[in-house]
Amino acid sequence: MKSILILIAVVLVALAGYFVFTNRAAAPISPATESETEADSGDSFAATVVYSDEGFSPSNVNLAVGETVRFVNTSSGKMWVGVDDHPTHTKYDGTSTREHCADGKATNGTFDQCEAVPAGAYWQYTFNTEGVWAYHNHVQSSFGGTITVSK
Ligand SMILES: [Cu+2]
Repeated sequence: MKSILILIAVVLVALAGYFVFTNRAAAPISPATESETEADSGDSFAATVVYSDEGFSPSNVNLAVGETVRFVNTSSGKMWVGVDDHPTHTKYDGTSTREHCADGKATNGTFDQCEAVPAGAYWQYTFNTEGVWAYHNHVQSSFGGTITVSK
């Protein structure tokens, strides 16, 4: 009789443990799915420009208005993409770095990364203005390229 009670107790503990385990195992799935969705929505870009120790490649990119380019830093140094001219970055919308970069972040959507990022990091920019936009790496200003945006 005593052994039957112990057996029932063991079965109940095992069942309780099973439900706790399956609930915990199921929990991580939904956050992972959400972050994948977020990554997908941020991964829509028309062109990739790689910045290495040799400079930007391809150095000339053609886009349509509304398209996004991703700049990827594969160099051994830092990358800060900014519209010409160095160092004021006024050629996109007339505002200078001092005006459009506050706290290291672009404040009015101009073509200026407004911060230097390390190797492995990337920056994306969506061009909503037609034009031929020459840019450079603000922390290595001898390297640059051109983004041509047309309708
Ligand atoms: Cu600059």
